[in-house]
Amino acid sequence: MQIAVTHTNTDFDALASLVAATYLYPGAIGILPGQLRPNVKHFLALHRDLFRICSDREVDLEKVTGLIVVDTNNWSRLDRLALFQQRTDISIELWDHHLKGGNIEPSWKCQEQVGATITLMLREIRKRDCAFLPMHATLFLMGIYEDTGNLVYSSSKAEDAYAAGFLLENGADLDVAAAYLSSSLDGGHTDVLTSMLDSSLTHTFGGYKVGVLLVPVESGLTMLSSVVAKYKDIKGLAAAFGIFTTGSDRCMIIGCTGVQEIDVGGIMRRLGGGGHPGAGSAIVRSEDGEAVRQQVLEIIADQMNRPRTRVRDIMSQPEAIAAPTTAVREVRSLVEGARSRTALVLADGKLSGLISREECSKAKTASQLQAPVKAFMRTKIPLLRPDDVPREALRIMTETDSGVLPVVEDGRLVGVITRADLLLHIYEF
Ligand SMILES: [Mn+2]
Repeated sequence: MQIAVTHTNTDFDALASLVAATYLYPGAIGILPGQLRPNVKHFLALHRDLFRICSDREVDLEKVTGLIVVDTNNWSRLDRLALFQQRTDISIELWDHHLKGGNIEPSWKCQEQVGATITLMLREIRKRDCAFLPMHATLFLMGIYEDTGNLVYSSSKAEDAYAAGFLLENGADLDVAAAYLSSSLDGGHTDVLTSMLDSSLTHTFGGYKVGVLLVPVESGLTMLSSVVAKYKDIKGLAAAFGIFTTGSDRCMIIGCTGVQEIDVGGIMRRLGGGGHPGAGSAIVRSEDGEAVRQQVLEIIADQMNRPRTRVRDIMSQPEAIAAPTTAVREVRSLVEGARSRTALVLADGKLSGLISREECSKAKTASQLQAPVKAFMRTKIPLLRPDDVPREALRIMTETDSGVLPVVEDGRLVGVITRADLLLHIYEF
């Protein structure tokens, strides 16, 4: 078995390269380090099931014969998986754009000074004509943009830019990328932020203070999303929207919010753009920024008045159900077949526990595998109510790193929310 591994405190280039390895090495599984950067964690809370990745506890490390190391060349950055340094029977392939400081000695390597490791892997993906999904293209693009500061850092190479173009041709979604990438402010951004803070214009929707500002900017400014987020925080607003005009025939709208009642991604989709519930953007063809601002105000008002989607509207039925007395061995094969890789344990229709593939793998000996699942299941489980909003499910999923959330009404299980349910709702596939 081959596994792909990358550095701890994982950024988007590392995650993109890990996922790319699962394309370039058929059968290989990407192993996610224990510690992820906050924006990567946030992204995976929703999208994890789209990729062939898992934690190191879900695989039998004894069975590993090949290691694909991406975006690092140093054992110490591999955390617990540095244990492979002691193994002499293992073949190591390395993909990295760091040339210095390495102590991993691979049997094969592709190591060149480009802006992002994913650029090197995309070279091979293109050569082999591998097919991938638009969401994978988006992830790969975030890897390039994050490591090259949107292609501005001097470490960026022409090949990084060509690779970004290739990804845009193949469905990478800039609205999703912008919603997850964070960036620092430069001088131009500070001017924009100052002019936004000078305005005291706010609106109230459903008791929430929302800023919707028309902001003339010089063309060429990117990553204005961080400016809008700062404006929202400093002013203590529930949500903020900037309508950026450059004197051309287009307006760029960027929004963000911290409250569940406002769905920024949904608002942006109605303007032809996209994003996720907390952040998003759209480009509208119009020379009249004030008219666009009025349109945004109307859409927000309309959205606040609409009956809201509840968990009950998007929940699904659990794929795998076991009784507390079912043997772990049996539950394990149930869990293997479930997309969410988790089984619910029910006693008389009442939820008594939850067990993931990772937790099943803690049972190793024959007697443990024969034992009832109740000895291994988790009983402290975050629950949803049918009337909760999907955003609450996303929040709990992000905080608890749980891919399945049971929905309980009057003490009885009525359904579950999985990552797939949330993906379908959020992107309206
Ligand atoms: Mn990198």
